[in-house]
Amino acid sequence: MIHQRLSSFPPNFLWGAASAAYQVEGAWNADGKGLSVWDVFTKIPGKTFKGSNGDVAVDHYHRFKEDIALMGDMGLKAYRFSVSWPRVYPRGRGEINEAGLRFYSALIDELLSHDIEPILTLYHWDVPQALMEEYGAWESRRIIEDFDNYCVTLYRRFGDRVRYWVSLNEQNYNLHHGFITSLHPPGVKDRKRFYEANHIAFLANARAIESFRQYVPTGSIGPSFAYSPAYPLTSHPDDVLACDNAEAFTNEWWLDVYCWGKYPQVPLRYLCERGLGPTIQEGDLELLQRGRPDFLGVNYYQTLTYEANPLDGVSEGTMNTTGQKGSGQETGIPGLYRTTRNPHVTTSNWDWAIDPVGLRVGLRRVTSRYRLPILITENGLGEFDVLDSDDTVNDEHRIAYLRSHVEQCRLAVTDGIDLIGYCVWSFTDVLSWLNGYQKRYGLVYVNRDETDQRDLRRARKRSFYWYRDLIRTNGQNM
Ligand code: BGP
Repeated sequence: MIHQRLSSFPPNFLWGAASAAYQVEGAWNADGKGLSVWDVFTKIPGKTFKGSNGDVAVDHYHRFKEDIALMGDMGLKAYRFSVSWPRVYPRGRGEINEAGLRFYSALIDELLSHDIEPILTLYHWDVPQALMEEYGAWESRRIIEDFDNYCVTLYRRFGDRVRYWVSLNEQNYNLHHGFITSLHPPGVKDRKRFYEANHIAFLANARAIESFRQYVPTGSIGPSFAYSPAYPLTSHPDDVLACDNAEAFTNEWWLDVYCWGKYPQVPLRYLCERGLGPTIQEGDLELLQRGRPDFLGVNYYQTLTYEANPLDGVSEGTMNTTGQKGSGQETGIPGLYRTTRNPHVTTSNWDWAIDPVGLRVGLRRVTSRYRLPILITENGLGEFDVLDSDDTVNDEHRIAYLRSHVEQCRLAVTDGIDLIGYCVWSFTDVLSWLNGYQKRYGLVYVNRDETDQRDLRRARKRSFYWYRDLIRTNGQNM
């Protein structure tokens, strides 16, 4: 669709940037915080790049005022951050850690004093270790109650100051790695357990949204979904079918449940016939219906391209966590699909496809199917960055990436997509879960690496100034 004239971004568009507690805060055991599963998992040898962990991360816990001053200088309209559940409930439930709540309260006030809209993520993967030990975290229905209790605590304390809330961040990506590839905690490879835990996470998400209606009736809430729209490699009908399989199993499986409260028919039947389907108890589907969101959070990094995969075809491949281009391998499910390289797009050093048009394709697909407002909760480029002698980073590659994606957002707005905001991943450099500190995403450089914390100094990258200008002109100056 080629437009003669482009629409402008809406006047109150949320130009934002994002982070997650474990990736920025550090202070892993400060002021009464309990352990999260990531505090434990990253200490197991071989799990992360060079054994990196978030013990100190970029020390946002102690430097949040400095970071928010930088956001203010940039003119940022919104900051998406997550609350660490074990900082608030060190054992997952029971006694509240008031010091943890005080930290987030001060963070929110600091944002508001700079006219920055807080977007609060309730859960960005750091489930309390105590609940993992007690009942296996997402593998037990007991978590529904405990998660709801934790969420209600935050609604009561912050519901008067925070309007935008994200429920679960990337349930699809996190549980996939937790139970299929074993790259995330609990480090399991078991498809049945994956679908069971995922169903319980859906129920917890729905319950948290249901409670939200009661405690924050004027606020908006939605999950953030790791969305990689599927492409077929060729127009060969077998590849098109493989692509349909991928859409159904990797996207609609989550999006249909969030937005419609029901599982897509074809994958449900396939999984149930193989004994892999989730256990759906009486009342579950009604709860899912009651837990529908106000908006859909979309984390977009790349599209994935698929081709047919025979029954004896590819299943597991290694992920590139080193930045050695080309070291990532294809993956798939025999009989359904396999991923393959798209010859029409370039890739980052971590083998992620760079496909701005894919963002527009995805925004249009989810709008046609679900008709919800969309908040882009993450988009960005993870790359090597070099700090120059004048304390800047010439990250033209990142500017090019962000510009091309914002351009597609504008085209999507012109198409009629109800886009309410766009958050760059990430504001400062952060710990990349499996890739250490060398895979950088920030608009602000943080002076540290995997082995040396150095002085954790902040330095504005070129992209910082580019984004500042973009925000100032509400997306006109790209
Ligand atoms: C998303 C996560 C973020 C962030 C980002 C970049 O999946 O929600 O927390 O890490 O991806 O991923 P990575 O750090 O693996 O490159």
